[in-house]
Amino acid sequence: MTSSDTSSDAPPSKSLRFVIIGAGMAGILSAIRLKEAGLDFVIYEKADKIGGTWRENTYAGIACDVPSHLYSYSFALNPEWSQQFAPGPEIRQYFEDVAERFGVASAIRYNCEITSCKFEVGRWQVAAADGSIDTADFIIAATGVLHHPAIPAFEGLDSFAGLAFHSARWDNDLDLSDRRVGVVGTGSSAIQIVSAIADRVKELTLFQRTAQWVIPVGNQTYSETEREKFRATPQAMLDIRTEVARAFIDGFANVLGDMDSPMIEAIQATCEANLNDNVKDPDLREKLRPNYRAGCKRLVMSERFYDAIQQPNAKLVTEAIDRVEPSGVRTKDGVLHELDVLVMATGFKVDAFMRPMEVVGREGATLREKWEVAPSAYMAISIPDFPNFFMLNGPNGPVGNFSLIDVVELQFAYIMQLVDHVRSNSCKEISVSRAAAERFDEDRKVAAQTTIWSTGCKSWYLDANGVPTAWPWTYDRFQEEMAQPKLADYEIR
Ligand code: N01
Repeated sequence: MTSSDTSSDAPPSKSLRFVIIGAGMAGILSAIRLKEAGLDFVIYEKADKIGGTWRENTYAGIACDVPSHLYSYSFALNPEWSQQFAPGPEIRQYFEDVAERFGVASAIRYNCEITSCKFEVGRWQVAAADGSIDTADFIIAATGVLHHPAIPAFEGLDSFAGLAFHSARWDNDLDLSDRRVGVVGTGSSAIQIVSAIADRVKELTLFQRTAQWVIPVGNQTYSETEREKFRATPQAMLDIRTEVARAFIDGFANVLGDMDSPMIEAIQATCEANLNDNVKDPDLREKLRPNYRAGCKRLVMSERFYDAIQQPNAKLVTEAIDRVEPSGVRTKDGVLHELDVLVMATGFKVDAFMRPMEVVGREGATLREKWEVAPSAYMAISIPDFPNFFMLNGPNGPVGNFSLIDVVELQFAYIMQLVDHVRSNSCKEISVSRAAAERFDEDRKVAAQTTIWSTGCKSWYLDANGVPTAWPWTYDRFQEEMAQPKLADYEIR
């Protein structure tokens, strides 16, 4: 078959069953699209609620750093967003509402963690932790990216007499007023937490290992009048979405691959001005000044953080953590920072993806072997020898580049074109060829060398060898690639 050979318009003739793993943003989208296509599917969800990231992360101050009218399904724009960057609970509610409205909520099997997928005699055998077994023609792994908390092995952590937890295990019943709270980390989670709690805790201690560039982005509230306009005129939401998307793509997503781009320099200047103009004490200002370029780590957006860390009850600690003791955290300089609560906003095991699930493809090929060195997937979607198994937001996708909802919509439309070949009986099995997967992996590693992520910082964008893992090209190129699969890159049986 040639690259232009697609059968997406072919009349469907085969009944196929799909297993979707994960009822987060990507799983819900998959279910809606499969329902529209009249295909048989089930969604397995390990937890008792939908929402993925937005179910797991409920910490104080949580919001999405992509504007909400962009971080919405294109077919389910939401006139009710309360703010330009809506808070986490509102986003989770949105996914619940959409799942109900589009009639896919009833297809979710909750509390059912998939432990293995094995390709046997042309179909996938899917096993769950509760011992149940299912069979499917296709697997859609919508298992998310940032969902296995990374908790540092601080000596003495278990001895802490107060409450210690990861940012993704926040207890919303916990009253923080009158508590001495320590936060470890300066990523997006920590910065949102610090900004949200600084004025309601007794003392706040932020343990910073690496300073972060902070870009000041406001968060406009939508008035009832504006929301009424969105309800009456959906085009108004579409206009915002289009405008924000274009600005985001031109001013950010398309320039990440060129570390010398003037746009990156403009972002750097904005972050520097934010720091210089808003942190009064010169010592504190220098402690907060990163020694790497803006955009190298994922940019943190906040208009509140510098105010929060300069409050009289707040303290920035840059001395490394030595150990945790019953009454607090002792740093390497011997100082004990007494605490009642210790929040570890220390990020996630970002290379896990669908693991620890066991995946066994054709002729015994295992995910464990394939990802022994580092996870990779052609176009972030397909893995050689795993026929009819597709990932959403798999490795090497534009995870830090743009709205992940837009990414997933494009990916799913691409996957459906592959599915159509099986559906129309032109083949039974489809997966990327080994040669194409290797070529893709080599090309993206070469392209990664000129990205801003390669400019000398440590971040979760890098693999164990220090190579940026995310999509290194422009977002426009991603859209072009997703428009139509290059069938010559696929092994079709
Ligand atoms: O995690 P992170 P996150 N001792 O990995 C520090 C998305 N997100 O949860 O920089 C001391 O960014 C670590 O220090 P260092 C978004 O994609 C989005 O904040 O490695 N410190 C770092 O400061 C984001 O990028 C939103 O030196 C330790 C921090 O912990 C991604 O999730 C909101 C340490 C981890 O930062 C992850 O963000 C929240 C140790 N042993 C998250 N180990 C929005 O949409 C780690 N650290 C707004």
